[in-house]
Amino acid sequence: MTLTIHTISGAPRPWRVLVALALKGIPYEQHVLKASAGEHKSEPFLSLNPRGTVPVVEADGIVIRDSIAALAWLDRRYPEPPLFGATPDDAARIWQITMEACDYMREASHAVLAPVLLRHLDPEIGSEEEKALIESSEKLHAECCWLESLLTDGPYLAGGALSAADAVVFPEIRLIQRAVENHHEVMDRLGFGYPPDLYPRVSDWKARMSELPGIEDTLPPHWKEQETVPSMRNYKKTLIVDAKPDQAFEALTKGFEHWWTTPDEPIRNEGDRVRFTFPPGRSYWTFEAKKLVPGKLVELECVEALHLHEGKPREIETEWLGTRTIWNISPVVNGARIRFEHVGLSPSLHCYEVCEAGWDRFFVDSLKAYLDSGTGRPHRPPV
Ligand SMILES: N[C@@H](CCC(=O)N[C@@H](CS)C(=O)NCC(=O)O)C(=O)O
Repeated sequence: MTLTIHTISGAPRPWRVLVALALKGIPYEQHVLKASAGEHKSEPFLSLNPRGTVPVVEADGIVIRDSIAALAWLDRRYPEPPLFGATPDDAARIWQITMEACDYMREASHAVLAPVLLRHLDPEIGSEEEKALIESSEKLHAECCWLESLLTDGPYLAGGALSAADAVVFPEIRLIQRAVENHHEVMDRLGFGYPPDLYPRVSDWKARMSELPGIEDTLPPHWKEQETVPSMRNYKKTLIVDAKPDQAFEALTKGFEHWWTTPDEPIRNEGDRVRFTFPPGRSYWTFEAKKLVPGKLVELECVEALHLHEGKPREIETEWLGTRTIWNISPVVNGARIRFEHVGLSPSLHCYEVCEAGWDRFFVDSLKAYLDSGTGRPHRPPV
């Protein structure tokens, strides 16, 4: 028998069925529809499912158009290991968690993940959009607390054994992790932290699930493609420093000479353009301050560039143009965490190796030293 599952990459409901197939060790073929091209809303898919939704499972001559119906069918067709329990009491517990996850957890995840992951929403601080997102995220936190409480009873959501509940919840938690990794500024503001260590039992459960055979293969195909596209990998590093968030903000606006190089002016306001010249005074980058939120965020965009480096091709001179340096600052006990991403500085640039080493030296070593001890190791003009 060939089992075909029609999916959309990253859609949580088909993903539930993929997890169930993995848990039962059933081979399958995946037909990934392009949602951006409306393939799920046009023929031939609509003949298969007039509602235009995924998953659709085709097997043994039948067509199943609903994720939970697919789980139920799989469990009857391939009873081992059972997904809906062996006893009436197990079944009741598993169905209850599964349906709570389908209703409440899914709704809460959707309200946060659709804007963050699909629309890349990064609302203005204090805006109505931000307030709505914070409200939604509180509901998602409540659902994560619910999962955390379920996991006090055993390694899996319904107790000692894997069940449909694990298959339904796994995609939600992986999508939250994805949002934290790829949109950490927003998710951090929503209290989801980085790394996602807020809910330790959920985190352990996710790790346990991820290690099960076949689960890795259920991850959305477009995630895997992006991982292999070097241009998607920006330079990114996180530091924990002893200084307070306000001091970190100061170092990243008015204190560059203490850890990087001396600019022609300090950064005071959004819109300021500041030139950073590097010894011996020929290479420079001019940055414009795009977003400044005291104690929280510094975002600059490179608007002029002349990067000269012996032995490197001429292309490197202007490679930083249009790239953005984003420093997110958040408080931690006795200090601050600074998450740095240089958006656009990726391994596909000729200057990447030089610049990676440069940021490791100036951001990771020198800024940290400055914010821990008051003494950094900035560029110095040759004496
Ligand atoms: N009750 C159905 C709902 C299926 C559903 O809404 N799937 C979403 C993807 S997670 C979908 O196809 N959305 C596209 C749309 O509704 O246009 C199930 O659980 O299978």
